[in-house]
Amino acid sequence: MAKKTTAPSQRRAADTATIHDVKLQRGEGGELHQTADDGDTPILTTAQGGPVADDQNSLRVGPRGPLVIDDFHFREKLFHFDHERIPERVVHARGYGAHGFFETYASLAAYTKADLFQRPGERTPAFVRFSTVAGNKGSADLARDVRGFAVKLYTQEGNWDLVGNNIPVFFIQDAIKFPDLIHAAKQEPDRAFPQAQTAHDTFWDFISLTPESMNMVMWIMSDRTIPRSFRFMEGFGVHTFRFVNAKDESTFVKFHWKPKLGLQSVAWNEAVKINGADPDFHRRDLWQAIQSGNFPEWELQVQLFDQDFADSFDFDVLDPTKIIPEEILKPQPVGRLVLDRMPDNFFAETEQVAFMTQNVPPGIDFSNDPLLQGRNFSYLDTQLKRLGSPNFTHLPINAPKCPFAHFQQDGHMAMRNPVGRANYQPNSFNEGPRESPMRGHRPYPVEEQGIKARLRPESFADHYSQARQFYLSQTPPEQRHIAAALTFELSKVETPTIRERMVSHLLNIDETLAATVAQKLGFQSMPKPADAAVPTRQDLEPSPALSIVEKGPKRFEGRKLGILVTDGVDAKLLKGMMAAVEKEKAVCELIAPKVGGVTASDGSWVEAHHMIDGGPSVLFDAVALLTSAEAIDDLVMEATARDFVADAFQHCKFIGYDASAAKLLEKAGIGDTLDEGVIMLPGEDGLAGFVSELGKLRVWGREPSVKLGKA
Ligand code: HDE
Repeated sequence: MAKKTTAPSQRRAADTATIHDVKLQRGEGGELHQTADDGDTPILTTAQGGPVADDQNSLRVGPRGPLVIDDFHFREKLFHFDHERIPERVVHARGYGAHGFFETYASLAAYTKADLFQRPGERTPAFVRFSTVAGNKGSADLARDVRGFAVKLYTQEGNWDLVGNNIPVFFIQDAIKFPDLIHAAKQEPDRAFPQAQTAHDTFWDFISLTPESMNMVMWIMSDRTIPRSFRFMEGFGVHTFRFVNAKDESTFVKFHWKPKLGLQSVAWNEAVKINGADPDFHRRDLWQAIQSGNFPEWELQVQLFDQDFADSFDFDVLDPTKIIPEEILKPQPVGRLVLDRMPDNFFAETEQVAFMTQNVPPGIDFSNDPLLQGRNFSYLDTQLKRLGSPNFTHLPINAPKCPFAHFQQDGHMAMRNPVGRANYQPNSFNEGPRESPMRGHRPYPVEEQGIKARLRPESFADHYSQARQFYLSQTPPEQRHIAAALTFELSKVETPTIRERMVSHLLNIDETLAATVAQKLGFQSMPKPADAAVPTRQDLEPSPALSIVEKGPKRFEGRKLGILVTDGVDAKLLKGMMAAVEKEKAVCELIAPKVGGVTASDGSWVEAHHMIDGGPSVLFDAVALLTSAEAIDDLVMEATARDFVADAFQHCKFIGYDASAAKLLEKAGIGDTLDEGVIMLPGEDGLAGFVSELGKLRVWGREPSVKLGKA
């Protein structure tokens, strides 16, 4: 517990930068300058390197006269500013990235010659960008949306981009439908809203006319699309790829990233409120974790299989709307990804990073998944459009970190140019690089034949079985969330036939789900089930691995406890609580009625991170109320304090409270409905037990009573 020395705002700024007192001096003409006369500070120059005398005042004629055109410094400064923006990504515009490394556990030489998988313990530099799909660059982090999980691995044999999502299936089976899907999902062209959400007519119109999207619909209506943190999400390569070994033998492979801290999502009502309280919630979370040395980590696991397995599997392994359940084919751990450094500059790195599915090193190859093959075509185009020059590979974030040599030259912003006379090969000047048949990327020599036509295979035709399997594999609270999400989204659809068409698909997935949604949407009668290309197969075995709750971490590590404190807070109890949370490798933030902090029972000053207005309980995984008899009467008068508690309760969070805080529970309207998740805090000795209870993360059993208004 620190004594008050600096205001909190100064303290936080000082975490990252040194703050100097600024002295402005008056020049001869009375103008102000912040001059660099201490010998250490670099002199401000133009982009041409010319020293700048005055950066505060533009060149003019007389004190009140017009500006003059020969102010080249002013012209250059404004010109550059006017060109600062580049086109945002057409999808995945909002994103946040970090650097790190991938470490291989054991040699995978039996399956792949990919250099990064040969030597146990070898570390490959990595850059990862997480994103939402539909919203624009400035949209809020907690939109209900798929999250991108794009990994660039700078291997010794070239960059490998594994451009995945946090969901292992996709909406469509053929890349030719991608522009339609995205046009339907993004804001409607005439009105330019809604932004960053799919709850509107055009999205559900397209979806309800595209039965192949039904498995994905179950995933996006689940809590997977409102993750608590990038750190608590899985990532998937989605498509089937190939490993190819030194003997040119191929093994099919699907890639999975598993977060070491387990999976966790927020409640929908919470997501809505987080977007208001902190639109940068996911960015801030990653920034804080990495800056404080709590480096997030994922394990790379692979599902490996051969052609015989593929032929025996109920679904086509080339169909990106299907998974291979983990219970049927267990993923094998092969390495770990650690993110340990934030970019120095967001634009240079996170914005300019160019991921391309076609970036694969020798030893990794593509399958015939038509979505993957379409992507391989698209990503290069998009980088040229966004980054403006074919030389985007010269940018440090995109350049390989292994030796490289080629004959590409010129073009806008060429930064590295061939030297010498012969910039072609073959040449007899013995200049420049040569190809290497042995080391270079060779496609797996698969034999292909068939008629040339626009086709969709029969093996891609079952659109409902895995959607049903996903739904039935969820725990009851997760099933309730899917029904509620569908109801919410369809409630925003203005055209009744679109809603009906969607419910007709749900009938092919699960009748109870369809009936619940139809009832909540006020249907007078049920529509007929949608026509299916092939009947839904018999029920597939549920896959518990598909549930977030089943896979929950059961520990509080990496999470955040919000402690609401008042003047007179029991200093020992607070200290004990903070120590117990730290021991669990979790974080505490303090929330006080006033900016600054509170005076504890022993007279010490306790700094708070937030005042209640700025630190609502939606920002925390669990909350504790540490108050005092003298302060509680004022606290219960604060609407924000009552909301703090009521929201935490509504969002099924654990709430710890001391004796005086019981009054706040009462005033927040939950005094009569306390359950096992609302815990009277034991003395200091019992705090470790309280913190380990928090590892259950949510009291989902509370949810039905909250929804029915019994609370
Ligand atoms: Fe992408 N996608 N995508 N996508 N995608 C882009 O490339 C595209 C698909 C994914 O953080 C674009 O640089 C097509 C599936 C991520 O920079 C673009 C198709 C999956 C990112 C593009 C798909 C993804 C993108 C836009 C259908 C999961 C963000 C900007 C065949 C496996 C990467 C850009 C980053 C970005 C095209 C489908 C993941 C236009 C044509 C399936 C994570 O090239």
